[in-house]
Amino acid sequence: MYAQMVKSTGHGVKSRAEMSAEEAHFQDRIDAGEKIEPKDWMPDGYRATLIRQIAQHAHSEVVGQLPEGNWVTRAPTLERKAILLAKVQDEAGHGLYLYCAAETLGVSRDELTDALLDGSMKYSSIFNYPTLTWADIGAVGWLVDGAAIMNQVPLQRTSFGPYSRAMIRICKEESFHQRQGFDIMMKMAQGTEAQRRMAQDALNRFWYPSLMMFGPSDKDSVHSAQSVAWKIKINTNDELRQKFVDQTVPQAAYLGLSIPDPELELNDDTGHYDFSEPDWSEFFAVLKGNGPCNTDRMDARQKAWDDGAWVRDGLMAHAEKRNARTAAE
Ligand code: FAQ
Repeated sequence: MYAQMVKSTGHGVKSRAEMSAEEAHFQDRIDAGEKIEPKDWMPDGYRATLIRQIAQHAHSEVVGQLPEGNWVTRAPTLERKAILLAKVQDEAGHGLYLYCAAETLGVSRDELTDALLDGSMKYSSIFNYPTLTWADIGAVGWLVDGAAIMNQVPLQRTSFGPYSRAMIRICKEESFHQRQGFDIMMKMAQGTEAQRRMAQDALNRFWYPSLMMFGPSDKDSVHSAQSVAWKIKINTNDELRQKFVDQTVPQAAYLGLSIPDPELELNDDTGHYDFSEPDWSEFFAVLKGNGPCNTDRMDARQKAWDDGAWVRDGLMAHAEKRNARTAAE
């Protein structure tokens, strides 16, 4: 069912003249800033695009626990461990709100999990990179959560009600995550020479993968035009990437770290930083499953699904027993 639904995405944006009466009325509601709720009429493509985006986002939150979970047992102090544990648990919660939002569109969580495990659905490219040192945990909080917030704050105004409401709560928690990452980077950057080098190395490795989180450049983005017209996305990929660079460069300067881009320069005419594009061939290779950790991440998700089978079976057995008892009464 999922594969069938997503086939209808990625078309060009229909002009008013091409729209049916229902589609035109729907677009009027979007243009007027109304929220669309699950039982409202919506075009198939709107439903499919939302399922794809929300579920990919949910999968990203869940898979995103893995690189940080890797450091829970090795956090340098009890306090850092407690903070990291709380953050990783928050990511699980974000995944759950988002799966629930996707389910309001008529797809089940099991179908979405199947689609992740059979490779027909994606999760964010960033989580296919390893976290090699403690400074990487700082970089993930600072840059990865920073990029996630840049993308998600506008999504609080997305046109689909359940997605927009999930985003409001998620953004509050992501802000705390970003601050804790920056705090780790501050300690490392102001620490010993070895710690400062570790912080710089983490920035060097996470900079371009963080820029890739916003998706391909606008000219290569398949879904942006229609998603922006439907206010599923509020900004294009390049707009958000530029905002992220503009926000992050002064933060790096405050930390005394250098962004690994010789072309980076404030453009006095535009007021924005000019920067080098990420290596898009690397991005598309990661999407195809050829990043450094794709296999590990999918193996971990498959194992979690298999290990959880007894819980699902137990719940089903309990529900069937209860239903049989209710029917007999
Ligand atoms: N990774 O046409 P577009 C987080 C795919 S949450 C993988 O531009 P769209 C929290 C895209 O799906 C991070 N695939 O697509 C956290 C499409 O392929 P498809 C997740 C990507 O949807 C922090 C194709 O490329 N956030 O990090 C990526 O209009 C720390 C063409 O692209 C969200 O999901 C990518 N980076 O724009 C957790 C936010 N980029 O599906 C733990 C919501 C693109 O046709 C620790 N999502 N693709 O096969 C969005 O805003 C959008 O979906 C974009 C992509 C902007 C990601």
